[in-house]
Amino acid sequence: MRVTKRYFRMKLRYTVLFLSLFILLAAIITGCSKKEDVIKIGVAGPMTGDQSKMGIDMKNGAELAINEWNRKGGVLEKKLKIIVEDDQHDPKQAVSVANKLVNAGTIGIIGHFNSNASIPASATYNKANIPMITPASTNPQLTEQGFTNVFRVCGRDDQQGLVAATFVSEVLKFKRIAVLHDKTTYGQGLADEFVKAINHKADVVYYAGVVQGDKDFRAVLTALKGKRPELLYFGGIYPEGGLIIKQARELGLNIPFMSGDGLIDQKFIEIAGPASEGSYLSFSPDPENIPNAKDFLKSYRSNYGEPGPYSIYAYDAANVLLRSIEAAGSADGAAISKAIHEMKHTGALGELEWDKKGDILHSPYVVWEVKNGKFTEYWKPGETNH
Ligand code: ABU
Repeated sequence: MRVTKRYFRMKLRYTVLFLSLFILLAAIITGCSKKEDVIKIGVAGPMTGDQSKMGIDMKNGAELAINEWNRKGGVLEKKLKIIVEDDQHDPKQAVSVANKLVNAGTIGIIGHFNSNASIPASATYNKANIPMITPASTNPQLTEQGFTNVFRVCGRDDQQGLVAATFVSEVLKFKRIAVLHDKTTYGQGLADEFVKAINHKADVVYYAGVVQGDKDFRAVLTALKGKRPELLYFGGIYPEGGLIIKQARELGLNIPFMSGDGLIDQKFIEIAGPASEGSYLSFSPDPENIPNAKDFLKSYRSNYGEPGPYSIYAYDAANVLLRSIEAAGSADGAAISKAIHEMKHTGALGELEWDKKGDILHSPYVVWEVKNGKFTEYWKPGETNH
């Protein structure tokens, strides 16, 4: 009797153990197959800190496109999952974030925002055979590395610098220029492209770098004022650009101010206040005048509010990536990159096509002006009467 009871207890224990193991194994198998049921897309940029407005704008644009695709069923019959990482516009953090996105199993990246993040991160994505499309990194070096997996949907600073230099020398006809930059890959790179393009048409009477994160630029502005420039050009982003023009005006330096796409955000006007009035900025044409952008603008506004300058670029970049995954018919990085190289994309920005380097074939920079506290298109190459 006792033996029979012990036997049944043992049998029960083994049965419970076996069932538990079976349930655990089933959970693992289901978990694994669920994992494969999604396609992961990475989005990386400055999501916190002083440039987070740009990172979040970019994230929103990419998310809008991804949500639209998910509503239509996803890609390759799988739903899409967005993984957002914060690189804090720091090159080391960008590489760490790139490794995180690779290890998480992403098959394509929208990002980064800053050139000094995109360039080091691109080597990580290249090694992992993952295509990256930056909505905003404009430094030429990014696509001069010979990587076949690296693309941008924006223009380059050699194009942007040339348009700014043409405007200053041929339209404003200034002869004495002061140049400041923030010592970053983008800021100094853009300032140098501007100087290169100005060439002999004007004299650069002052040239200096300032430190990103600094709040007081009065010393450098005082030294610069002594050189009697007719225009101040700045290569950098709005946190420093806004303070520079504000403090320049406080010091009585009332000359025109010009910069690039790193300042064309409402944040610049917020920081500089009335001192931003009359500033000239190079950027691409106003999406309000692009017929293809209509649906994007409506949808973005109803989901996130007013788009930032690079929201539409992130939206197009995400659509290009997802279309290329579909065209490749697989998650293979080389096949996806090949599909982008061969693609003609009609996006919210209009027609997009890429050269061998991963640059877009047409990047129409124009000059904007801050007028009555708003950015308005002011001049485009070829126009003479201003
Ligand atoms: N092009 C605007 C700022 C982003 C970057 O290139 O660093």
